[in-house]
Amino acid sequence: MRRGLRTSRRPAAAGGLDVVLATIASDSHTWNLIFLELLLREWGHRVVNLGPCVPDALLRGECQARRPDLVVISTVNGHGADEGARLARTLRAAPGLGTVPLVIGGKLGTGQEDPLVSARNLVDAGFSAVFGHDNGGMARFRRFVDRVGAGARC
Ligand code: B12
Repeated sequence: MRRGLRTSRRPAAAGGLDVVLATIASDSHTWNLIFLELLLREWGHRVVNLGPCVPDALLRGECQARRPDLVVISTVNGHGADEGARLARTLRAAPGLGTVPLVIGGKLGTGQEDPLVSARNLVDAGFSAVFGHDNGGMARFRRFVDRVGAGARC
């Protein structure tokens, strides 16, 4: 699920995007982050991986200091649907982070929730796009990242 992609301030530098990669505060899983870091680097982007269990305030501060082109949240512990919404509201309320492309993906719930409702809530909270644990997720993510890289407004 995706809402209007608001790429903001500058087209991506020729050498790729500056990406901040993080997870939600409760999530201690690490290999999802390593996987995404390597994947984004392979696609030609620069990645700052903040590691597991990232407090909301730490991520907000890092994003305000670094002004990334893209913020990627990866979470698999099942709390992403709720905690992710809180995180998005925190980031969107922060000066300078109102329009940065912000996505979340992984295993976002525990399987009890309706994934479409969860995705809608996450978009309403401020995510630019949500990538659930489905077969096409990575391909959609690639297209999204490419669009940000192209400075698209869609
Ligand atoms: C290893 C592991 C752990 C280790 C983590 C060690 C570490 N340092 O990383 C330990 C033992 C600590 C652990 C703990 C827990 N875990 Co665990 N863990 C796993 C396990 C077995 C493998 C995860 C892994 O490393 N995968 C490899 C990476 C590369 O794959 P991935 O995480 O799936 O990520 C892929 C996709 O999700 C996707 N993706 C991820 N993020 C994003 C983001 C975007 C933008 C996109 C496009 C795609 C994407 O791309 C990745 C590559 O394909 C999984 C089960 C499984 N087989 O997946 C359970 C699993 C993730 N854990 C689970 C749970 C419940 C827990 C605990 C709550 C258990 C407990 N009761 O304590 C705790 C939570 C701890 C916490 N605070 O977060 C559940 C989550 C259930 C859910 N979401 O519904 C799982 C799925 C097991 C299960 N089937 O129940 N866990």
